[in-house]
Amino acid sequence: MNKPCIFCEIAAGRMDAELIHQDDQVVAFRDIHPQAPTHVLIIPRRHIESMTEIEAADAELIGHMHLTAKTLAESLGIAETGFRSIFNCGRDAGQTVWHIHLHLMGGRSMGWPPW
Ligand code: D5M
Repeated sequence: MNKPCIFCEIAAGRMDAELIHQDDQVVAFRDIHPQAPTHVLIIPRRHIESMTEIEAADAELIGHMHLTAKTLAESLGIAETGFRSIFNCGRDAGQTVWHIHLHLMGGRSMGWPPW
């Protein structure tokens, strides 16, 4: 049997996470391996494996994820100094969890490109 998706488990409340926000479409929680002083993941409740899977009908959901990132950046105090919001898509981008997630990172200066 396939292992359950850990982010589906978090969204369903069956696995612990430090939740920051939830609504009918998305859940946001702190990354367990933070790469910045503030590092939050915003996920859709619906299982979507990768950004290669999104369709035109998902435009509102993806927009909502970005708006949630902006609102959380403000409430977490990283909006003024700056933040990064990023989807890793596929192996070369370093995607390790196959349920799309928008990384929201801030609280330190970040370089570009992100090797
Ligand atoms: O990022 C996947 C991210 O997911 C990575 O930064 C660790 C984080 N992660 C993995 N499992 C958990 C749990 N259980 N809680 C919180 N955060 C988690 P990627 O873009 O796929 O490399």
